[in-house]
Amino acid sequence: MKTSKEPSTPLTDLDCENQAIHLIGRLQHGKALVAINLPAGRFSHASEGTESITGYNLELHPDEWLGNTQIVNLLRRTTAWKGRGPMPVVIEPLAGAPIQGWAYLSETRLVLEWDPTDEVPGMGDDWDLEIRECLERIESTEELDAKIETVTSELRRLCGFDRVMIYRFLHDFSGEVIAESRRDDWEPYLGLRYPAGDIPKPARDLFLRNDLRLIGDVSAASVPIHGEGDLDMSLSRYRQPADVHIEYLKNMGVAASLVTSVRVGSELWGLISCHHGSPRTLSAKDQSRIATLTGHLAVDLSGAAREKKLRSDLACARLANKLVQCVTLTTDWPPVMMSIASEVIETLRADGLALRFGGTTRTHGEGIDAAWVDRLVEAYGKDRRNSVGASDRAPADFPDAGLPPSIGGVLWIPLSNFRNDALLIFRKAQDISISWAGDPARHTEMNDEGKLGPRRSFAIWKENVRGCGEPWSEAELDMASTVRSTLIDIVITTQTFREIIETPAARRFRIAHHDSENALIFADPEGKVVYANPKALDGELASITHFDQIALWQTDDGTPPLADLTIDDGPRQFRRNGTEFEFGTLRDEGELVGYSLRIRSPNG
Ligand code: BLA
Repeated sequence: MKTSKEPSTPLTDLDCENQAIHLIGRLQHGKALVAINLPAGRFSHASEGTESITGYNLELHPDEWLGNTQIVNLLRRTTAWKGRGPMPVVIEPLAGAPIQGWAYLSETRLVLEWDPTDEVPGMGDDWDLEIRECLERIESTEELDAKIETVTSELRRLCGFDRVMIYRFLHDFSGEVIAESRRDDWEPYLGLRYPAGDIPKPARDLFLRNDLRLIGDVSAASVPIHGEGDLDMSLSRYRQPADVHIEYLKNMGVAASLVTSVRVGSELWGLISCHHGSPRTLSAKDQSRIATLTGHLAVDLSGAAREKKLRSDLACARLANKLVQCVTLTTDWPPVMMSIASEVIETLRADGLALRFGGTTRTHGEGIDAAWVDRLVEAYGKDRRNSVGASDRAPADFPDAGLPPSIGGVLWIPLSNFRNDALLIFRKAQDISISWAGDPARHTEMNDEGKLGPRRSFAIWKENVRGCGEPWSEAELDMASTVRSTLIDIVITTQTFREIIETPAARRFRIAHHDSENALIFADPEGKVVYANPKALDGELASITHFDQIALWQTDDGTPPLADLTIDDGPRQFRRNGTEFEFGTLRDEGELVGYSLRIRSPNG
């Protein structure tokens, strides 16, 4: 143990997003740490003062302190430990009293940490009873909102902190206090929003791996950890926090902080943050109880999240099913899709939609106008053909489309890789007011020492956000992707069966008519439609899969259009519902290769 870490350097540029907080090399005041380098079997690191705490010379072999069997045993148990954060252990020196502590692995080292004032819980100490009562009270609260309230009050009773809050991360990692139990004379934080930078990414990442963090006294001087090279303290229980966070807590008037992390699935859902006005420490036993309680909340939240996802998956599956069902009845799917538009927008919690397909725009919902939908699709469609996109500030994100101010958000579901076909789902613009805990634009400030530090005022700062739509959730984006693949399947199926059998003559015919102004479809000699030009993909001809369907039509003069048809007949015209059609037969060297039907434009 030769090198010694300097106290952490004060932050000058406050680049908190890239700070290696896990390598800080310091331990909180009054705590002890040793790291045993396993291959070498000797101490690699120790916090200052550990020798006098343990009464053991750390230059000696660790076996002489704990015995080889115990070290191997601790190593085995810590390696097998599946819990989050360090493992609670009782360390039993060969001479002296047992120590209640924490163990974790750091690279090739076994690290032990403890609070020398902590007591090993006695055998007869049934500390489970109180927590079971606590859980009982939480479990008997059914509604999730009420349950969250109960968790804060139960936790406050258990840990005795002045303020207990549930802090929920939002989509941009800013966060909001959604429940609070506090001393009556403390001002409320409930409902306040905190910017993402208050808990930067390195801190959030560590909370995914750790269940709990206790800072017993923000003003107490930390102790250096001496040793060879950096010690990774990601799983540490008593790591000294970065100076900027200490300053932050002081600015908030907090002397002790206890934070547990609420993980739902693989994500950091939120934190339970507890503040105390004077220094306060908790025994390892109480830390474990509080972590258990938080874990319980996470289980409830996971259940609720799963249920919500299940419900939205179901709604989505129902919608997709309905689409498929409707479409098997007809190949002219766009009108069908529009007939269930209200269900689509209800499922996606939206206010309107527009379907742009094959050059035609259909709209549903108040204020959704084909003119601006077309402008939007023309100006921005080309870059959005590959995946679902979302905006909650549509007028700002699509300035060239001239969207009306009533539109807040757009969910863009592209339906083709080569055209601007798309289903657009709209949300109305809302004016919302956010109450920030201090001006988020003044997230950092000069402190009294003339250095950049965290903000000093947490006084409510109102931000009025105008014209935004409610943000689209992950679940809604997933749902949109499913709707997209369902619709694309439908579009492709409708087109491929038309292009399955392509004879050389049919191919020539297709090329000749592809860009025609007139909608046109072509059937094989059996009458099965094998090709539709783009004009025909959307409109009257789109629903025809077999020419038998035409044979059943009623023309305006009352006769079936293809009655007494002979193969040698030339093109045959007829009128139906005021539209002029032309039926034709196509031959190749005398042999019948197919039939065509086209809509004649007024001048053609
Ligand atoms: C850490 N910031 C944190 C933590 C919380 C908060 C909970 C984790 C604390 C812990 O590990 O014990 C923030 N605490 C809150 C918030 C509430 C609360 C929002 O109770 C709301 C009620 N912080 C800043 C600025 C920076 C910053 C400007 O305000 C840097 C530019 C950094 N915060 C910062 C860092 C950490 C942190 C670096 C990690 C500290 C560490 O673990 O070393």
